[in-house]
Amino acid sequence: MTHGQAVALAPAPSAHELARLAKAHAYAIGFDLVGITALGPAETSPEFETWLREGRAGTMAYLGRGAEKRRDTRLPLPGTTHAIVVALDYGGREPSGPVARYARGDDYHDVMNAMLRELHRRVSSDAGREVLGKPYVDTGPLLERDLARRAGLGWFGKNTNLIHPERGSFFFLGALVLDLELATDEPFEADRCGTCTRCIEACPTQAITAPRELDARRCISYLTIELREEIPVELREGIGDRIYGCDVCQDVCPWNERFSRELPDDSPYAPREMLAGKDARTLARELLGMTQPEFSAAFKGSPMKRAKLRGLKRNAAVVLGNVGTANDVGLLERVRDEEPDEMVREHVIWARRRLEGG
Ligand code: B12
Ligand code: SF4
Ligand code: SF4
Repeated sequence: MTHGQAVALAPAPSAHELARLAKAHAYAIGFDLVGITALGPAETSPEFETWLREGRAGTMAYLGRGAEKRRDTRLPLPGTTHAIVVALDYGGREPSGPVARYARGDDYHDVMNAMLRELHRRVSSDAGREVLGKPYVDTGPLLERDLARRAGLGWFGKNTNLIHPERGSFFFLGALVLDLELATDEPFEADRCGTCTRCIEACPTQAITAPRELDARRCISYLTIELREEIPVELREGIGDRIYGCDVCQDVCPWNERFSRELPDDSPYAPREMLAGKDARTLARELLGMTQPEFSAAFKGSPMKRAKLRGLKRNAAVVLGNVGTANDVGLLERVRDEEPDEMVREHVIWARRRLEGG
């Protein structure tokens, strides 16, 4: 530069250029789908509020707490105007088993939040300023599927999952809300379920009471993960051999049959050693015999810690009641006599009765 010449500042990147760069960063960081939407009123908040009012959230009281914020996606972090919405595949080709696919490896909240924070840093650097923003994965008062549909990532399946036409639904969702003008994508308007009703028919506990209406109180995912109390007796048989979560309504979906992907071996969601290839009965027996320190060591960094050891023991008892054999009676009697937790004991007694038929 010649002395005395004015410094030519680079023009601020346009909203289109920032969006192009943000998407390139998101894919480079490892996300599988990326879309951008403007924040504003959440289109499906009336459905959400009806669902809450009708008690279909069961004991998930935390969903009601941020209810007013869920009406408008600008409210969780005032000042923000746009969201980069991402999806991360957790694989749908591994055989189904006692633990839902999403929960077999590392906790997705940790993995995705770290990736979204990195995206935030890169977007701020492109914008040439500290951009106000916050990552959301699951836990904030945001209707993530609503936001994802608006960002063009897919449609609401009749099983309520968001489905992408080239990936199916075995992916997590996350969002980075930002105070930054970005070019937006078209919302996904089509409903590609058509006349199919496979998920509704396949649900073992009839939790999908109408297309896109889930009664969480009947859903195995809720019963085995979120519920802290006794599992209603009439729903225990339907749980079958599922110890944590449920993939049935996604397994039967033609979009997953066709488009779900293999997970690479080094994926954080590949099954941890404790779970790899284990059948329901073996895992249930191991869980029932586990001490708290053994549990903490085996499930460090796993989403399964959410159910706590007592929840997993309760689920394991239900599973043994459903798929156990006379060989399991001894173990169940030992746990019945030694287990201090009343709730776990009640399920163990139920299971033993079922195995002995009395
Ligand atoms: C609470 C919750 C649950 C509850 C309730 C599930 C539910 N369907 O509501 C329970 C514990 C049962 C659950 C289970 C599972 N969950 Co969950 N869950 C959530 C959470 C925290 C909130 C969802 C919510 O607001 N539910 C309230 C109801 C009313 O909303 P909804 O079912 O999503 O319905 C929306 C639309 O379908 C639409 N809608 C409703 N009715 C109608 C009617 C019509 C006509 C139309 C057009 C639209 C429409 O409006 C709703 C609000 O946007 C989200 C994360 C988040 N913050 O969003 C994850 C989330 C939805 N869960 C997820 C996953 C992976 C699961 C499981 C697959 C885990 C498993 N394998 O066990 C199962 C799937 C069960 C199922 N069939 O939905 C993913 C879904 C990813 C995807 N591809 O869609 C999310 C987004 C978490 C994440 N960050 O990745 N979950
Ligand atoms: S996750 Fe399982 S129990 Fe829940 S709606 Fe789907 S099939 Fe039914
Ligand atoms: S199984 Fe059929 S109805 Fe259910 S979500 Fe998939 S395409 Fe839609």
